[in-house]
Amino acid sequence: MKIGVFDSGIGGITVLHDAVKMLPNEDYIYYADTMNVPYGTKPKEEVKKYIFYAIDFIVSQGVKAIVVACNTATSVAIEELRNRYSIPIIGMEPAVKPAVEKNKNADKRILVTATELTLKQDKLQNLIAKLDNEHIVDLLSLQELVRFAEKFDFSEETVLPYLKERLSNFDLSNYGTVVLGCTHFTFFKDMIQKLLPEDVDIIDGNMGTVNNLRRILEEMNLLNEGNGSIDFYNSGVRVEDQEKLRQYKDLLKQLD
Ligand code: DGN
Repeated sequence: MKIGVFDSGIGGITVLHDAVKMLPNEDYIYYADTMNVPYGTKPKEEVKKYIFYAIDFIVSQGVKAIVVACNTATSVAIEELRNRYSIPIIGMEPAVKPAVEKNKNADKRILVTATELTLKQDKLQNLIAKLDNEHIVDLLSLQELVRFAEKFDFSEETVLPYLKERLSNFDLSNYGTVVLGCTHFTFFKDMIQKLLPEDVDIIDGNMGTVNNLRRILEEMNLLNEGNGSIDFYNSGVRVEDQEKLRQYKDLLKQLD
């Protein structure tokens, strides 16, 4: 059986890419909710409806596990998804834990970036409350990066001024790590790095998620059941949705 990978749009392509690298002997379905992206600016209940619709579709294709390759979807719906389906549902989480481990004794702060909706959820607030005993974590929405990525605008000309403006309130020399808590942000990692002092590192949750997927499939004796095929689906019926899907496929190849 296949593995389903789901995102509101293009962000999950970075997770799919890492999954295919680590688990090449699997078959994949990638589903992008191109009709409803972005999720990060919408009310929680509305976003939940979109997520259930998408996951119902992926499950109907007969998959053995689903990766919710979207921090926003994970933070609003992961518990309900796990109650609703019997197959493993693997979510994403901003990598606060490794960031705190690295910085807590180094006298450095951590900047956790995510979409507006993720930043508002109890899930993230609780995670930080549990781990951040030294109060070294700050939060920052970089919601516009979702829009830039969906427009395939990865140009420094457009994106750098936005990033500079968002980072201008922070004294970056106080920071040790920037956490990318949204899969769309991974495309802009190099650009963000350019604006940080050299010793500040950037981490995302992709590898942690793919490791979880591998561990779960291994435990269930379901590893290595395919040959690396990827079927792409999306929710929109507009011509531009189909065009987007073609661009997603191209981008996956470019990540190599
Ligand atoms: N890629 C999604 C995430 O990781 O949070 C969110 C993008 C969005 O706002 N749709």
